[in-house]
Amino acid sequence: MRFSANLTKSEELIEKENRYGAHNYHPLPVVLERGEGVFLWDVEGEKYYDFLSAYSAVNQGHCHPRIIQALVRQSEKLTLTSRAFYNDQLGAFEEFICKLFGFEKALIMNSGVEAVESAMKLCRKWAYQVKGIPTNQAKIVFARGNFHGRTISVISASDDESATKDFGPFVGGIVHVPYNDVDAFETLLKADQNIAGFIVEPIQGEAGVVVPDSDYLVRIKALCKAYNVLFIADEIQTGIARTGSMLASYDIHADNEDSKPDVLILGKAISGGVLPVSAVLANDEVMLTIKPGEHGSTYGGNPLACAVALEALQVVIDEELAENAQVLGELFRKGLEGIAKRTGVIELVRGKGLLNAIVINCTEESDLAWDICVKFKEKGLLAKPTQGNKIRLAPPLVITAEQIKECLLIIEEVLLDFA
Ligand code: IF1
Repeated sequence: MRFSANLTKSEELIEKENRYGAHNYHPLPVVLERGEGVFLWDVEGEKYYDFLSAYSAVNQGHCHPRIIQALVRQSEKLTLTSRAFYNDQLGAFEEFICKLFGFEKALIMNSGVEAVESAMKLCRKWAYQVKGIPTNQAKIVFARGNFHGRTISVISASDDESATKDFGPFVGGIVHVPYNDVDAFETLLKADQNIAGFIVEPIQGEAGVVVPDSDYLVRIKALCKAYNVLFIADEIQTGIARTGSMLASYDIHADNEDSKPDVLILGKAISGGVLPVSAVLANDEVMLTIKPGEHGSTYGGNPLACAVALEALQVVIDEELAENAQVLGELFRKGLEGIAKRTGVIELVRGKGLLNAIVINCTEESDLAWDICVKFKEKGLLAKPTQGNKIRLAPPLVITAEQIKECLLIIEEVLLDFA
């Protein structure tokens, strides 16, 4: 037993969180106090490469000077008015985000899960008012293994025990299909005329970075069109250059709309990790089904969030972060494949752009992936296990080739110890 006077600063702060905070997380034992670009520093002054990027919310790197400047400038002027009045930032941001992604309307919310909820509500409104589904009969399809957030309605679509157990009763009107299975989706559409939409991640993040077949979304979109069903893409994690293009579902610069969703859900990195901003994008036929007073949020569309998010998106464009993620993603996976061969500890490398994961050669019940992450931490690299035996590797997109190579050396050095 150590006396509290002998605790390190980190241990003391960890104890405080344990003592006063809800126990809804099991963090890696590192206490961070500063970030800059791809780096984080703990309270003892140790420096780390960030390979989580706050679950892809800090694609632009920590405390990006331009984004922080937008935050400071706007915060000195006006932060919140509510939507009872107009503000001078919202319209400009809505125009920017609509034009960037090619939609007629934007609904600005805060957290990711709120945007998913909003998309579910929009989908239902559209189902009754446009598609003509009988009252309260609308169904929304979700993929097995999905992760869309933590509210009651969104976990109602989850098939993960740890997200749902003892949180029932759940919201109805939800149907499941296996991920990356077009035939199963078509069978469902044929059998049920009350299906209103399909909400799907272009790459499943929480499931351990599961990349579907390259024609999956194109075929899903075609089926949705044929059966008059909304194709709704949750790009909260895959969007904003993470997977090597601005979006994972479609090319924002191309005319071709073969895989463009009817409803696009964005979150996380649209604010560069500075404050919670999310958005639902759709065309008028869908978005205008919700009328004044039928949906909203006190903080949604606040001027501070709008100023920050506009700058954060502009940084992604100006710094060509999608291109960087694409090129360095290839380099990174190639390096990981080599490490897999040389150590035998990695069963599989998967991902796209800089959203990657390694599957460790052990069962999902094993502590090996956790132990590896603790060692990564000791060598100056922060990553977190997911689904037991997978480690997500997703640095900020401002990382350089030199830094990727240095990180590959750290990863190899640690994994050799486990070989
Ligand atoms: C946590 C994962 C990532 C998301 C998609 C909606 C949301 C998320 C596709 C909700 C959030 C997070 C939240 C984070 C862990 C995490 C995660 F491991 F669970 F899968 F990113 F990889 N749609 N993802 O990925 O957004 O309401 O959180 O803003 O700690 O729960 P939110």
